[in-house]
Amino acid sequence: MLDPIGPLTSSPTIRRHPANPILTYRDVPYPAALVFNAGVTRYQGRYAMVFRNDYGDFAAQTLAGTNLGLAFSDDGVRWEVAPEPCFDDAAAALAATLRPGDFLRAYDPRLTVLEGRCYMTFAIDTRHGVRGGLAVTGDFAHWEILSTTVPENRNLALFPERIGGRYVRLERPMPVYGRGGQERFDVWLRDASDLRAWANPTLLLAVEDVPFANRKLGPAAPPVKTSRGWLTTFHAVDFDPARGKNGWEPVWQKRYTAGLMLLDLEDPRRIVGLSSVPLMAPEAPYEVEGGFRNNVLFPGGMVLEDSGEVKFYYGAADTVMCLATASVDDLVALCLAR
Ligand code: BMA
Repeated sequence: MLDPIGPLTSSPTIRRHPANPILTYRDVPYPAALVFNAGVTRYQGRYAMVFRNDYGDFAAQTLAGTNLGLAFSDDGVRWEVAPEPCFDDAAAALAATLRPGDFLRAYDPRLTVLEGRCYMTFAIDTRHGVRGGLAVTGDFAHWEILSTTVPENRNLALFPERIGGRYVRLERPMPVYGRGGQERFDVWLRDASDLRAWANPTLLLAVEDVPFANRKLGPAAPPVKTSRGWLTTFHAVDFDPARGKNGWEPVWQKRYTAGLMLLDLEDPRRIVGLSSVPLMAPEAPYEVEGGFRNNVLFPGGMVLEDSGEVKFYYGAADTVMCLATASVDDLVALCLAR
């Protein structure tokens, strides 16, 4: 058992938006209970969000299934949810390529605009393991599935441009035999010439490298480009056996914080800066109480504005969607501080 991490606070660089939570099940015009872990990007002149919806009965604390919802915004703060979930047909088409009955659900979407098209990575639960998927759309109604991983892998995050001519993504395999039989999961990177055949796996950030994690890491929002490098978040998980009931479940002993790092622009396999403290740790009421799993922050969307403001979109307590902002210069400085 690794030592507990103890109390953590958010970096002073970050400001939670006063409108938080910015999206909840109450905003969704079809059955919804937990609305969280969304991907967000700017596409065709407005903000687009694909969110995870675990539907069921919020008051009774029961869940019946998962779909992916769609929302748009003009300011990145106030959202309008489309009348229907957006990925049911694509999920059915994907399911038809698997063994009958194998597909369980798609979830935790991340959006990347690359060469004018909108790409979505997502996790896939199947009866034969957890997988990652990559799809592309032009209208959020029709999706082409480009590739899926073998189990166990998820948390794929696609870079918004080719680097050295190749597409690049972060990912998080879940090695068990080779990592002591428990959750000791790291952030990896692979590249591809065609978005389908992913090659050259490289260990990028190991859980041992992060002082505020004692369990596992995972890529979070797709990276944004700054003059000093690719700025990207990751989630860092610590476990403390002293924690008890922290949400709907009888026991929830993990905490998910957000970390931040800077990768070399030409060689993203090289970390040029890593914040030694969390960018964000659960603190606000909607992050620490009343949720499905309290003490969880899961950042899936990051938008760099022309003004230098960075918007972080994150799922809070596996229950609602929230927004926090920071200045890109402060974030780069946080990564490069010694
Ligand atoms: C991970 C994923 C996320 C979730 C997190 C905390 O394993 O399932 O979707 O936000 O756990 O429950």
